[in-house]
Amino acid sequence: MAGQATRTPGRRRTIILAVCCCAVMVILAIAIPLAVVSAGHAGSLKTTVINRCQTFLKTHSTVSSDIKCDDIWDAFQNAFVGKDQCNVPVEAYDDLVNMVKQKSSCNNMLFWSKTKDIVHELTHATKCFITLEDTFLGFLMDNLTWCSKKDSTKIFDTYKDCPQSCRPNAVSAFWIRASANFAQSSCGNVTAMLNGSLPTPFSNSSIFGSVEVQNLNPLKVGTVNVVLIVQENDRTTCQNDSLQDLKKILVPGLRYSCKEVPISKIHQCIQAPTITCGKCWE
Ligand code: N1C
Repeated sequence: MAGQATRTPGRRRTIILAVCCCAVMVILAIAIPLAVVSAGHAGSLKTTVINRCQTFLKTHSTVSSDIKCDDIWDAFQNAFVGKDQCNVPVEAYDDLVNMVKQKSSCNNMLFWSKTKDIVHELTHATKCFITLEDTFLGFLMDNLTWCSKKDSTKIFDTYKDCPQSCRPNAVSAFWIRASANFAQSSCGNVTAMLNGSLPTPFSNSSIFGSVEVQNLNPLKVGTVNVVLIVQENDRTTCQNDSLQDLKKILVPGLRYSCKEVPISKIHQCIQAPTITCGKCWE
């Protein structure tokens, strides 16, 4: 009995200690992953951009391999960190754009407006055309969202934190700057895939209409070939008023053509990628 009486407080202490240990372990098990997730969230944009940068440099010889992905990240974040999400000037991305010297190959540059998904299916399947997203800068930022806040050092990377409704925001300013650069570097005949399911396939307030068309250099570019992608019951044709507007606003010296191409034909081109480039819908 006496032995039992002396063992009881010790056992109780052991039990209390074990319960405390378990509680600490449970708290750590919950807190550590949470901390990693929230830290990872802030760092995930950086990781994505740097990984994409390294992948592009490994797989493409069109960009100088002297480029350092850390420098690219710094130039990128300097453009918008600390700025009001709704007031990022397009010129803020000048340093980033000027850091990248990429060779362009003539006659295969492809612009698009409201046709992004089908265009990228096509460019991934055939390699006949180059869109902005197939170049270094477009590849880095495609489908990403980013912004900061006035006088903040933080970076946000969700649609919730980075409203896209106000302009020029961090994302729209980037695409405007990168698109101007892409158009300025174009040479030979260029193609623009527009959406024939819309009543106005060309809009002069789109990035294609307001930035790319204006930045084509008639000393380097010959014809702007519009491919109007149409579905079976679409009424829009190459005679559409908005396309006549496009023809009118082209910089003097540039030629224009337009062809209606059924979407089924584009799908055939995607499925038969060995068809000679350019021959698919001609
Ligand atoms: O406004 P848009 O199309 O006419 O812009 C498309 C035009 C293409 O020819 C591209 O070269 O401008 C370039 N471009 C992109 O490459 C791009 N990738 C992702 C423009 N915008 C791009 N985005 C996002 O899509 C961006 O957020 C921008 O606001 C939209 C524009 O798409 P749109 O209206 O179909």
